[in-house]
Amino acid sequence: MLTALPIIDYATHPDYAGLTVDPKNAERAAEEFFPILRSKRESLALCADGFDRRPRAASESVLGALARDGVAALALPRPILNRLREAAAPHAAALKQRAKALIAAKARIRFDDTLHPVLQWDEAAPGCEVLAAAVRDLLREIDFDGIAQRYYPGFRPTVAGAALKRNFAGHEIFRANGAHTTLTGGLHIDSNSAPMMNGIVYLNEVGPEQGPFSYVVGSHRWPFDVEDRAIRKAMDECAFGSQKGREFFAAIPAEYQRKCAFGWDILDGTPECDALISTERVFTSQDCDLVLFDSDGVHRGGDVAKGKRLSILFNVAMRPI
Ligand SMILES: O=C(O)CCC(=O)C(=O)O
Ligand SMILES: [Fe+2]
Repeated sequence: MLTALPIIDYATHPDYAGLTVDPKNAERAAEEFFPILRSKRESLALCADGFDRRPRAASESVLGALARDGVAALALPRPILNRLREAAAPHAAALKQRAKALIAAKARIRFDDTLHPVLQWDEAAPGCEVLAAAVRDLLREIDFDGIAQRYYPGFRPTVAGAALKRNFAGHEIFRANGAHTTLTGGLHIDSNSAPMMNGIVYLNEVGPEQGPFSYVVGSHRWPFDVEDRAIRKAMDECAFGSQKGREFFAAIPAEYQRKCAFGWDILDGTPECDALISTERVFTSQDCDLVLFDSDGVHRGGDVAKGKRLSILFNVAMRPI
């Protein structure tokens, strides 16, 4: 069983051990990384007690699941789901066209190519007013603010953004040159600097092959060590945690070589791999239409093997009252 975010020895890791560090990269990496690290330390220290005050148990069903597992699965009333589907349809069609063009051109499929903004910091994205209103009504219907405030006492929720997301097979972040990555590939915590609650609504039928969301249950309770979290979040924010950032990651002193998105680097068959996989709960349309989750626990989703996953993703940042 794992009780904390894994710390990986990159000096012996097959993807990193052979890399030689260019001194120019070391300088650039340090210049970029350390200022972000300082700012992450400051912002996380300011709300560290907020993370500590999260309830460990609650009698209400949604809050209880969040407190216990870090994630809650909700069924939505049909009219709400239908309204979201209808409001999303024109934007989904545009995303589909974009996907078709990328596939035809055999172009890289980047994360942003799968997203369409719906809400940005409380404002409806241009042209998305109908969909944004449907998202706001959904949040009201499930009493999102109430749940989030009881989960993070002393904080008030602000929608940081919402996006319509169309995941389909072949996304570059899930495959290394067409091959599968590690069994735990994609598992991560988010790089947010304040407490955050996220939600994902499935707009189509999502089974095991349509990239369902999953959560390592209980991982939201793993120690919230400000320094460890600040290092990981800073690393991912400057993109050194990604495949392409490897040269820079390798150039950072070993004590700072930690990532939010560590799942790609856990080797198959190791005790860490087994521990993560055995406590990972997968949420398909059989289980729910909406998942709410604490994004400082370990999660992943969107790795589609067949067909597509159309979803609305929202991120809600918590600000001290
Ligand atoms: O698309 C997914 O299922 C995962 C999204 C995610 O990682 C997040 O919202 O923080
Ligand atoms: Fe995430």
